[in-house]
Amino acid sequence: MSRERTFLMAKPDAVSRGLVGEVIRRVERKGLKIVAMKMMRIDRDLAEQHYGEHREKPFFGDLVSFITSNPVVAMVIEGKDAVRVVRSLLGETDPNRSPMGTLRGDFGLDLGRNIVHGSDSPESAEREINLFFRPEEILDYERADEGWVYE
Ligand code: DAT
Ligand code: MG
Repeated sequence: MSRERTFLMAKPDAVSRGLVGEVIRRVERKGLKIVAMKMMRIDRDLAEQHYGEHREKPFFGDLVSFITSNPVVAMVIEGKDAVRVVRSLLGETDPNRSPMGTLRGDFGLDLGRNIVHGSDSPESAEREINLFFRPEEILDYERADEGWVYE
């Protein structure tokens, strides 16, 4: 089975609106495992690296301002097909086009306030995990329910 890792972040709006627990709850109850987590303020340099692919977009400045505006909670999530599964927990980029039942669909209205970030591919996941975490910050442990989550 492919146990994959992905990067997930509760953005400043999630932290400021008290939605961190909701984000974590959905990850945990799916059976995915949190293997690293920290609350932090993203500085401008890290924001520009993290969102490097959007550097030329008109919304880049606002995106960097937003993501550095208040603390975030950064996480590494592990599990079967974690990249795709976490993206499906988030929903579509635009909360207003995101189905109810997803984090963005349930809690957002505006494209620039979409609650959560999740890596879009295994390659992005590796890059983003390495940007935010040192290897020793990623923990290896078993959840007690793994024999019931995985066959
Ligand atoms: P996602 O976060 O779903 O991977 P993305 O990588 O295309 O989406 O964009 C990164 C973030 O930038 C996104 O979460 C919200 C913001 N964003 C994307 N497109 C935008 C637009 N057209 N106007 C304003 N903000 C936008
Ligand atoms: Mg993206």
